Amino acid sequence: NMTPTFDHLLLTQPQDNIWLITIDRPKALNALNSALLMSLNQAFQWLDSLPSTKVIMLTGSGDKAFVAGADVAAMQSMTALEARDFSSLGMALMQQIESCSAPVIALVNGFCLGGGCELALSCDYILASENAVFGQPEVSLGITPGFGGTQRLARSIGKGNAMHWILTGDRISAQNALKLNVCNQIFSPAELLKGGLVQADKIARNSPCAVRFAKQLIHQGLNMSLQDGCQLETERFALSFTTQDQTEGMAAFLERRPARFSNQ
Ligand code: CO8
Repeated sequence: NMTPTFDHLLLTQPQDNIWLITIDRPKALNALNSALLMSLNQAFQWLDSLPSTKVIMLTGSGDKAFVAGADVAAMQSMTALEARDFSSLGMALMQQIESCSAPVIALVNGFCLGGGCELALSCDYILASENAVFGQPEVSLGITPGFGGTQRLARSIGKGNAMHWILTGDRISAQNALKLNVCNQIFSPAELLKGGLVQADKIARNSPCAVRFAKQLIHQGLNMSLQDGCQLETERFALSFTTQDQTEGMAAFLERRPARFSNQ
């Protein structure tokens, strides 16, 4: 087994080309400290460096929490400078996940608060269990969100909803998160992983090149004007016609057979 080990993480392969990262710090409800943020960054980097990685799923160990936030005990005595470094470390992880070429699906299996909610929001999309609890309680601790919550949440659910979540610190049920499209679907806790795998498997059967291009276009487009985003799409669309996946995908369709895409 060539899988390296990462502190506080379990890496498993529930299926060929599909990886599951389980955040495993159950005694602190998987709270994020610096070591865990660095481990996550390294794990995503390593998985993305494998040409065979087609989808990555991210979840929390145990049945109680995805991630209950940044580690409050570790933050308690931080100076402003240390807090800035800690925030930058988290921000780098969120960007690493967004720029990871393989799609990343968050499987939110319980408390998903503060830094945990920000982590889930940086994944490509979120599937939740019925007992998932979302929220940004930072202001109750005398701080603001620090891993991109004010930015990604407002872009995701709009200004008014983001204001409500972040200013009240309310706990938001899976059903309410679904209504706001924060999560795409809800499963029973026992079915969450299976539900994630069904979707990961569908993604993994599609052209890896096209999937990667599409993910990049969506992320890059969110930071651009509509016109620039559409221009980028035209260029990436044209580029996809230089790939073997386009040759194979279209031939397979016209020959009425399943496509056999490369791993790249
Ligand atoms: N940090 C550290 N430890 C935690 C955290 C956390 N965020 N959450 C839970 N734990 C620990 C508890 O201290 C407890 O440890 P112990 O058994 O040693 O006492 C253990 O996990 C179990 O937790 P509880 O006993 O509290 O379990 P309950 O079922 O009673 O409650 C809750 C579960 C509701 C999730 C509760 O634990 C809670 O409110 N946790 C904190 C939630 C929170 O406020 N999260 C936001 C933190 S702030 C943040 O994330 C900022 C992100 C940006 C950082 C920017 C950096 C500058």
